[in-house]
Amino acid sequence: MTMVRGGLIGCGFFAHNHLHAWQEIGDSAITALCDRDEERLRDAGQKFGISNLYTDAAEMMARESLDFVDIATTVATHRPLVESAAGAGLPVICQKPFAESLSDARAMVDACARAGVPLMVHENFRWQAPIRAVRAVLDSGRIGTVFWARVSFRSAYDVFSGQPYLATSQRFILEDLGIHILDIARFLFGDVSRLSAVINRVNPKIRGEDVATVLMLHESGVNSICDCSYATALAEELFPQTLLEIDGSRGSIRLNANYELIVHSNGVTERQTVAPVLHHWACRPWHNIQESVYAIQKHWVDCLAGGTVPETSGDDNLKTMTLVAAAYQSAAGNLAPVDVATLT
Ligand code: NAD
Ligand code: 89V
Repeated sequence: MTMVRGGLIGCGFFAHNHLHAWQEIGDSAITALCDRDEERLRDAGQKFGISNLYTDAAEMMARESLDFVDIATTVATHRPLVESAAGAGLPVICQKPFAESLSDARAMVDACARAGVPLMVHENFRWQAPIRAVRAVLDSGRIGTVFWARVSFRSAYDVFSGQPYLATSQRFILEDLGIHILDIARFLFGDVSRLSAVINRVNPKIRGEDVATVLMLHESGVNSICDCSYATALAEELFPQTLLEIDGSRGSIRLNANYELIVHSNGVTERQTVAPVLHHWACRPWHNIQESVYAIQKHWVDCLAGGTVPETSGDDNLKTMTLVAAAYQSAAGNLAPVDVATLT
């Protein structure tokens, strides 16, 4: 396979995971970096041995010979950067949350389509090994037809020290974390026709909501509950684990704490551990997320090589973004039901 050369924009907190994963993938190399903050830019360049450094993304795209760009900035800058990459004819990866509004998300999808460049949203939670393991059980048909599910993320982990912007944004848990949880629900149970949601803020030191509960009716007929909280102090802190409860006509699946997977099918129970691997550059408890960063970026390289559409393309992610928008709309009306099709 020929080496694909990427330019990474945004060298902050999370970008270091991207850079480690690109190094490990091997079929790809980040050959240029960009950050408006010169100190962060220099630090990342030194740490990863990259010497083509830019404080201006357009200049990097014009001067470097790149096969793609990887955007790891926060959401407000996604649209201008994605449009600039599309204008330069470069395939583009964009971190989640893809956009602050559905209209910005649609504009980015349209810009990439017009330019004929692939676009992948870095929606990595569905790439976590435990989530893939559950999807394999569902695909095997062992629990029959699914009728009910819960996708749950409850924690009191201090996410604000690494990502201070999470404490000051008007919208917090649904836009930042709920988007992953809703995407997992779509990945496992398919698209959604109706939802209702309620949110609240428990932590008085932050601006946005830190607790959300979403009830959904999937087109497949599955009823699901997605619940997330950063205000839940548990006896054992499980960050960043997503727990699953899935009931089917012939059995059930439980993804419990610490990656215990229980499959009960036709009266027989099987238990196994589906823990993520610890990459050499990873650290607990983030290793679950870090492994999924490796997996989604490997997927991108495979898609570029094979000319296939990434699983979390811009078009696909628009559907997850629509659920976030619908959840905020429903929550504003205190559990008002939202017909998701009215937003698409
Ligand atoms: P950060 O603020 O630490 O880093 C962002 C960097 O981008 C900063 O260094 C900033 O100077 C730079 N930047 C901003 N605009 C720029 C521009 N126009 N040109 C060049 N550089 C620019 O943010 P972070 O915590 O690393 O988060 C980045 C993104 O990653 C967010 O969208 C966040 O939601 C996402 N994230 C995803 C996961 C995940 O698991 N998928 C986890 C954490 C964060
Ligand atoms: O994955 C994320 O997007 C992170 C966190 C896990 C802290 O919510 O922002």
